[in-house]
Amino acid sequence: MRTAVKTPLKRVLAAAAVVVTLPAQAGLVFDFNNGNQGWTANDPHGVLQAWGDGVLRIADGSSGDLAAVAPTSALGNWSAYLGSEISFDARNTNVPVQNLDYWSGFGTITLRGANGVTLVVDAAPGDDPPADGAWKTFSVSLTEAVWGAQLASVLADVAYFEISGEFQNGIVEITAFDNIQIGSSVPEPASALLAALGLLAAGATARRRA
Ligand SMILES: [Ca+2]
Ligand SMILES: [Ca+2]
Ligand SMILES: [Ca+2]
Repeated sequence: MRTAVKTPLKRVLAAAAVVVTLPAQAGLVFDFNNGNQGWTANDPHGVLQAWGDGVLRIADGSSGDLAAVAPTSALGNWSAYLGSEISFDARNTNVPVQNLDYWSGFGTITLRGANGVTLVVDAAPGDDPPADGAWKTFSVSLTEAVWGAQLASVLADVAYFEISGEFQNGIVEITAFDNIQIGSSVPEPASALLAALGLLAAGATARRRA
């Protein structure tokens, strides 16, 4: 029985060592759980709302398209994210908006490089976000197949990044964003460790049953 106890412990320690040595590949992640993390709205087209509910919330402020604008601290060299993706969650927070008259601009991502090149891709080609107010995740690959041949040059020094939240004609909507992420997605260390422990526990159970 001694070895039956020791072996799993050694494996747990080995798994923990692997977790600790994982390279930092999570990319840029904004969960807004402690404020807006430097994100702003493109005032006066969009106006920041402060509801303190862990999301980035922007109201329509003019006939222009409201957008979430990334902080300059998040910009710069994004070359490491070439081939990964941009993703975000969004929802219509003023459901029910009656007689929805969709504006297709919602989900349009603008990347402008310090080289002056501006690239635009719509990550939400349909009638989004859903009129039922449910959260929905949108993503777009950071590949030249999607953004064009100048993507790499723009990612080398990103000077501006925004996501349009404009989903309805009329100055009426409020759009919420959450979990805006740029780059590869890997499990957080705590989650990875728990997953490793879960596998070990399952293995130990299987061995006992065998
Ligand atoms: Ca959040
Ligand atoms: Ca769209
Ligand atoms: Ca509008």
